[in-house]
Amino acid sequence: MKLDHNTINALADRLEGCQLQQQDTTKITDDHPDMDWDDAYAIQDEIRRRKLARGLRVIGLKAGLTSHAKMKQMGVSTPVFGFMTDDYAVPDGGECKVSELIHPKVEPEIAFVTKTDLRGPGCHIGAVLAATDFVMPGIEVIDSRYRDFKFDLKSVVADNTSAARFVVGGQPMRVMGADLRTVGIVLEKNGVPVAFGAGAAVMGHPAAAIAALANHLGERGEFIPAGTLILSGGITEAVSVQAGDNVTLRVQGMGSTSIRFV
Ligand code: 0L1
Ligand code: MG
Repeated sequence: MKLDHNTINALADRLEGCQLQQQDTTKITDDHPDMDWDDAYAIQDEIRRRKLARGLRVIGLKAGLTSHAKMKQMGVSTPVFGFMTDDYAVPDGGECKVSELIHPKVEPEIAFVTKTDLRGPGCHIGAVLAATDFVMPGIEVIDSRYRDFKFDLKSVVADNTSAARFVVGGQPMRVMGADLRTVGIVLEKNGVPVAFGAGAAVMGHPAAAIAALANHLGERGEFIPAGTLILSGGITEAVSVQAGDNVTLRVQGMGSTSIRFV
């Protein structure tokens, strides 16, 4: 690691402060160009520690930047991983207050719920499918704390991968007998289809994103516990939203989930 404890704390304070006060900031690597991956995840861990200390609970994990479209949109080439706390959850069809966010965007995703622990290294699609209880549609609301969504990978990891809100719903589907690569999705904004895709857009198979998360955690001596909700990453580019927008995600064989921005 290149950053000391005080600097990690100060950067966690800065980024979480931006989230809580709906303010943006410049990317932290501008001030700390030598920071490494361990520093970035240490800042994210410190943000998580602060939320838990305030009584929030971690209720899900996420993989981000897992599709070619997202990687191209953000100019990066590696997936990143983050967490979601209970205050991020929006009920299916429920409201998301734009005033609590900076510049939200939505991403159409396939959410996995596990039934057994998943551990890396060496985790693969087969292990993920064997450990999956069901999958369902999920819309992630991302809200980078960085000005104009301009960041690099280490900065975005420190910022908990832009996590802000999410909704899951629809009809849970078992994965045995399903081909998640060819599952089609349609994202609608105000009744108009705005993005289309198929599961294979996420690392060739959405389960590959879950395996990558398990392998990432394995390197840190951690694992994905049974019963974990995981967002596998945006299938298409993220779509900007504002107050008044209604967003629905339809996933083949899994029904739909929706969220209203107020
Ligand atoms: O969930 C995601 O794919 C987002 C990861 C962070 C990058 C971004 O804010 O677009
Ligand atoms: Mg996402």
